[in-house]
Amino acid sequence: MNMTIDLTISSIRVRPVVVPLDPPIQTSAQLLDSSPLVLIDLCTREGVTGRSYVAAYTPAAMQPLADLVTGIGQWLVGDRVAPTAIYEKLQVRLRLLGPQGLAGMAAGGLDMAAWDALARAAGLPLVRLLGGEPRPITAYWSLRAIRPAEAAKEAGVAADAGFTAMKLKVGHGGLHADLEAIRAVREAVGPDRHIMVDYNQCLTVPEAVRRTRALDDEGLYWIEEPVRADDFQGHATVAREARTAIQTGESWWGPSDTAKCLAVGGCDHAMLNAMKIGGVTGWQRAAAIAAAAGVPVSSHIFPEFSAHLLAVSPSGHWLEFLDVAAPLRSEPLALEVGRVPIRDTPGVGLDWDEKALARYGLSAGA
Ligand code: SMN
Ligand code: MG
Repeated sequence: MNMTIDLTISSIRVRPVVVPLDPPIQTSAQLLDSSPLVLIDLCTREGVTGRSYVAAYTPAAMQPLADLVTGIGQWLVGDRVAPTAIYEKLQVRLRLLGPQGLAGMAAGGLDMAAWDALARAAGLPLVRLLGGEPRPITAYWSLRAIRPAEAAKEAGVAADAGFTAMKLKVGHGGLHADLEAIRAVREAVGPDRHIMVDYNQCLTVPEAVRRTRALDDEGLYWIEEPVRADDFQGHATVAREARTAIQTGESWWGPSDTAKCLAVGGCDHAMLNAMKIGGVTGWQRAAAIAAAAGVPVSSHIFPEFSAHLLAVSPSGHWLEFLDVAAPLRSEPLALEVGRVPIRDTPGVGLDWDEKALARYGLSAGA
C-alpha cells in the first residue's frame, strides 16, 4: 500500500481565486465579503501532488501573493520534498527581504503543500506522518455576524448543531456595544456554553485594560487580540490586569514571535495560523514553544491542516471552525457534533472541486 516518499518537486501550480463569503465575516477592522485565496498544487516527478492554499485577506494582496508563491516556488523545482530542509533553505533565501509578510505566507503555503505531498505519498493522513493518531478535534464556532440580534441567531444555530463554544467579534463600537452583543449571545446559548470574544487589535492598551476589566464578570472563555498584534508588551499589560484569559497569536510571523510574546507573558492562550506561523514545520516549532511555557494552542482558520496539527500539538486546544475554502473543496470538512474528526485518508484531504473553480473563473488548465 505504501509508496515511496522520495519525491522531487517538478512544478508548482498557483491559482488565485476570490471565494464569496456568504454570510460575510464582520470584524472591528473590516467586513470580509469575499476571501481571496491562492491555491497551491505542488507537483512531483513521481506524480504525487500536494495541495494547500494561502489567504490574502484583501483582494489587493491576492495577485502579489500568487506571484510570490510562483517565484519562491521556482526556487524549489528540482528539490527533494523534504519540508524541514526546504524551510531552512527559504529562511536563508528570504533573510535579506525578511521572512515575514506576503513572502512568509507564500513560504508557509509551500511548506503545507510539501507536507501534504509527503503524507499522500506515504499513504497516511498528515497526523500519522507526524507520529500522531487521527482523533476528533473539539471545535468552536466562529460567528460571522457582529450585531447582537444576528450574532445571537447564529450562535443559536451553532449551539443546536452541537457546538459547545462560540466566538464573537467585538470592538465595532464602545463598551456598551460589546456588552450588548455578548449578553445577546449568552441569552441565546445559555450558561453552559463557552463564549470567546475577538477585538481584532482595535483597542489602545489603556482602553483594553478598561474593557477587559469591565468584561471580567461576563464569564468569557478568552478575550482575543485586544491590542495591536505586534505589541507583545501591551498584550502582557492587559493579560496582567484582566482576570479573563487573553488569547493572541493568529498574527505571529513564525515561531520566533511565539517565543518573544511568551517571554514577556503576552498571553494565556495561543492561536496559530498555519500559513503565517510557517506552515506545518513552523507550527510544530511554535506549538513546542507554547507547550513548554504551559500555554494551550488553538488554531486560526485553515481547519483542514489545523485539525491534524492540533492532534500532535502537546497543548492542543480548540479548532476554529471557520471554513472559508469550503466552496472550493470536493469533499466537505468532516463535522460531528462540534468536533472535526480526522479522516484516515492520505494527506489532509484537500482536493479541489474543479467545477466550482470554473464557476469562480478558473479553468482546470489555468
Ligand atoms: C479572523 C481574521 C481574519 C479572517 C478570519 C477571521 C479572526 C478570527 O481574527 O480569529 O476568527
Ligand atoms: Mg481573531
